[in-house]
Amino acid sequence: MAGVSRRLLCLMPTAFVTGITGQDGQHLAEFLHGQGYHVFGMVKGQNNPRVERIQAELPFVELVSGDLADLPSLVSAMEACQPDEVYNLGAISFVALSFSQAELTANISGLGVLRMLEAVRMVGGAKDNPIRFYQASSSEMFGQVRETPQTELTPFHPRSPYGCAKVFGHDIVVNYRESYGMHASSGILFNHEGPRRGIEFVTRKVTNAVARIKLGLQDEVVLGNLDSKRDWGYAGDYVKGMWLMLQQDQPGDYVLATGETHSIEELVQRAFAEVGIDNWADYVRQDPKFLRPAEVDLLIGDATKARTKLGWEPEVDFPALVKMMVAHDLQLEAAKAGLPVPG
Ligand code: GDR
Repeated sequence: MAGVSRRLLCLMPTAFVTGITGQDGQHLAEFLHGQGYHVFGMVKGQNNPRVERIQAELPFVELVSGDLADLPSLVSAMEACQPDEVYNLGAISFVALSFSQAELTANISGLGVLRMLEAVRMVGGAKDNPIRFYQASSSEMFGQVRETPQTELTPFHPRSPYGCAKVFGHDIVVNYRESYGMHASSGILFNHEGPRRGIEFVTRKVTNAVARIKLGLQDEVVLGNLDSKRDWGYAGDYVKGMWLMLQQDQPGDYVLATGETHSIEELVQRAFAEVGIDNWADYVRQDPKFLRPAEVDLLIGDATKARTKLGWEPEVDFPALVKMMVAHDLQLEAAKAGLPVPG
């Protein structure tokens, strides 16, 4: 359908999503599909290995080629799709990697936002219905926190190249909104997880290892800092908040968070408890290679603005999130190994 204006086709709203192959892209695509949207997902590169998986899991998504490092490709993609709403979820999203690939992170997670805004500005959309834009901002922008809990007004002090790139992305969205009157909003999302989380992130690394240890497939899990604290929610709840932001008459910035914080150690303890293992410390080894040059010690968000203005509420709490992820990984790993799922 790419290349044919939605306005000629039907009144189905159209969304354009970058980062479609990531955790949030998948949840958002499902959510928007359920709301009656036609969903376009941008994929980059030649023979991208993730494309096949997305086509199998989300057959309703129409894939379009484009790259956050290449403005002309973004303009072409947007011209072809004529979206009503654009969700920029694409990024180098792994904080640890951003220390070793700082320039790439700045280019994709920072300048990529500028390129998307330019493409939206150039393509524009209908006069009476200009394109609305969502930017995936991050609690990593707060870094070494200046106040607790963190709100939309808390000053930023990023602690990684990723955090710095996200601050640029956030600020340039505000600037384009103020300069050109664009309907551009940012969601300052605290950590949000689930069974679709990549294995490199600590929640999934832990729940997957716990499942494999329970099944006798692995002896230990090797981690970095166990003391940092995060405000963890469920990704499925957070994508609804993204959509709600774009349904408002006025654009704005919103924190999405649960308002609770837990240490990595608590996460580990709870995940092992889910499979009946109390002596969790016997299975955990720490290795300095997983420590970061600068750490974000404590994050806890205040989502009052999202609750009151958007009517947004997270539905899955921390214990339910860990339970869901451990149960998923037990099923997955047992199936891969041809073992029964322990009762
Ligand atoms: P984060 O997520 O950096 O908060 O960013 P991550 O899960 O990677 O780290 C959380 C905390 O766990 C500590 N940690 C480890 N982390 C990883 N990945 N692997 C380990 O072995 C390990 N051991 C301890 C980390 O030091 C850190 O303190 C996530 C990403 O999704 C960002 O893209 C997003 O913007 C923010 O959340 C909100």
